[in-house]
Amino acid sequence: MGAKHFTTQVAIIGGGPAGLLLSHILQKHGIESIVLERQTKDYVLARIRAGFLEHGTVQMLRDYDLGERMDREGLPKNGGAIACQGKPGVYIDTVKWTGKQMMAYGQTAITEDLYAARERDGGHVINEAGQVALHDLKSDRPRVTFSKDGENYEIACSFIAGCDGFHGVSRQSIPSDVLKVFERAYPFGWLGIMAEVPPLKELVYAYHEDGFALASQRNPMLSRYYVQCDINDAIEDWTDDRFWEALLRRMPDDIAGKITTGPSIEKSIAPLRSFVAEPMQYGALFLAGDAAHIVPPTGAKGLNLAFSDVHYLSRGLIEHLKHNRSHHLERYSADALRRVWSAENFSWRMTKMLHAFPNEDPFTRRIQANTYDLLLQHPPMQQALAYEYVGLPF
Ligand code: FAS
Ligand code: PHB
Repeated sequence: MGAKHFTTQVAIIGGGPAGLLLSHILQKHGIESIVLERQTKDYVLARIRAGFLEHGTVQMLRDYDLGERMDREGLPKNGGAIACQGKPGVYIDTVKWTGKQMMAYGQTAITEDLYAARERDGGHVINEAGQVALHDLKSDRPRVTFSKDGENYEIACSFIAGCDGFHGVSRQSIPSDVLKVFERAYPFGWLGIMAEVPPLKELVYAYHEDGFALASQRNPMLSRYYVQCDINDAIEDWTDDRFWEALLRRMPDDIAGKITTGPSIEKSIAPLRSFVAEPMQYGALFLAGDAAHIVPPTGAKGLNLAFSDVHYLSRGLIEHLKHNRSHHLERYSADALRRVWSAENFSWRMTKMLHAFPNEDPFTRRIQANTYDLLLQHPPMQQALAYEYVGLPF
């Protein structure tokens, strides 16, 4: 049976935050796209992931009419607190140092808002698209094929946006002699829970010799907590009691005393990885989001970086397709990677400062302790961290 045909300007692989936001922005500028998502919409919306937005991300969502629910339900934040076992804590005040706020608003809610906007605006999003394959990337007639409900389809397009995450097909479509990857795996993971209890007022990142802990939130009655766990741990190894006991032990006493515990409604373990694939473009293919890079969540950069890529990629596609200029599209990879590497650097430093690395040598442990002391004792170091945490300018 021959394939059925679609034609569009931009074929977008992946209906997560990056793919949906790109599709939404392109349509605002009169550019057609088709989003191919492997999973069902419910499956995508069931993922519990990021929750803290940089200033630039908040502004971008507002600029593209995606901020109404965020501004109603999100929690504006002036920064976050960092604690270290046996030492005073330090509050990284992004408003004091940069004049900018951040926002606690979950990736799940953002993805719901994006799907709602796509449906409202008649966006073309195809869920349960299987066997997606990219073809003729170096030609002026690139194609994408996929299957759905037993039928085969082909999309003729001008450009392909690979927004299909770390395990997607897009990055694999760049020849191995072209693609360079840079990677660091960490010897631990994050165990995260969601609990319907009032959260702490502020985000708190805590270092303890037993491991890292983080207190975050989604709304006034939904708390998000994490503890560092062993790389080989399974969910079954962590009862709620064990989780709360570890969290309360790792937080300073004055903070632990304010934490409301309760039954978890969601529990998951995420491995930590630093990963960058270069270049982020190959012929008609442009990678954005986790398809091109991964950061350990310690710096709250993953989702924000995906939106940063979409800022640069949408700028280049609009300039080319609407104004017939290719300057920004040709520079996309270079422009996006500059900000990617800054976020990789920040996330790596935050992870090294705040986690208990097994079998670490005594010299490195002293350097780790001194890194926190420098932050605690020197306001310019706090200002520098605030400047990176709130999000570097695009
Ligand atoms: P996504 O992975 O979100 O979306 C890619 C989409 O492509 C998925 O829906 C997938 O189903 C689809 N896809 C994959 N292969 C396909 C194919 N062949 N064909 C069609 N579709 C395909 N970031 C933070 O800032 N803070 C956090 O606490 C945090 N926690 C995380 C926990 C976990 C377990 C994970 C995996 C990530 C976490 N992140 C966190 C990072 C996360 O938020 C990502 O940065 C964000 O989802 C990136 O969005 P996308 O690039 O759209 O990729
Ligand atoms: C979250 O709320 O999920 C969160 C917040 C800050 C981080 C990572 C995750 O650095």
